[in-house]
Amino acid sequence: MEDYKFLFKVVLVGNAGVGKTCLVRRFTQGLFPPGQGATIGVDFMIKTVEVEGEKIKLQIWDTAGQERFRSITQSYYRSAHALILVYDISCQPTFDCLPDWLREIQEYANSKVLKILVGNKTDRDDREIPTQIGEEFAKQHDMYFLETSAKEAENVERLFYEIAAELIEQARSKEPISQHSRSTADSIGLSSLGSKANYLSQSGCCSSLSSHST
Ligand SMILES: Nc1nc2c(ncn2[C@@H]2O[C@H](COP(=O)(O)OP(=O)(O)OP(=O)(O)O)[C@@H](O)[C@H]2O)c(=O)[nH]1
Ligand SMILES: [Mg+2]
Repeated sequence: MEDYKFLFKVVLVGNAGVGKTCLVRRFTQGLFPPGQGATIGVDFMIKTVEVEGEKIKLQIWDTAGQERFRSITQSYYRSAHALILVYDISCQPTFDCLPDWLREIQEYANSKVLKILVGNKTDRDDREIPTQIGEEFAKQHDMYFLETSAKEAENVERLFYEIAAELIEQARSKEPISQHSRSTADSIGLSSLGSKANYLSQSGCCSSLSSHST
């Protein structure tokens, strides 16, 4: 038996080119991949982390943002303990598509899934979405919020470690006191990433961007 106490599934979604794969590779491999190509379907990575003295296995599912893979990626929502919805702070269309992603999440994910909104690429100097706008959107839509740079490793560890910590807390609150075996959480509610509101919006369809920028 592998030596870990909790196993959590974390799924990344968001438009093509926002940096989902780079975030995952930064976290799991400690690098920023040069010339990262578009993800085809879904990629899968595992990283075991230690939080509060417990070994936690994170199964990280990195989905393709391109519209043509949408039906494949939808099938990964259901079993997620946490969903990271990523946009690019230097690309307004990736922010404008967030309501469409929320609609997908509402339709396919567990209603209690931990949702984190991530504005990536903070290293860029051509920001189009102010931090406060991202924060407000997250608040309005029952999500936690963080800005990251996969390129400069800003807030990437923090993102995954805080998700792990919150999932542990949720799992423990459900665990009978006498139970010490490995377990999983099926609902969550992060304390340190942001605050929550109670609304999921609906809007028209928005196709994902096909080009990648750096
Ligand atoms: N400046 C900057 N560029 C980034 C950052 N993260 C990713 N990129 C660049 O953005 C482009 C897309 O990154 P990916 O990680 O492939 O994006 P993705 O969201 O996985 O895209 P799909 O797999 O098509 O859904 C690449 O050219 C990366 O080098 C970042 O934090 N800063
Ligand atoms: Mg990718």
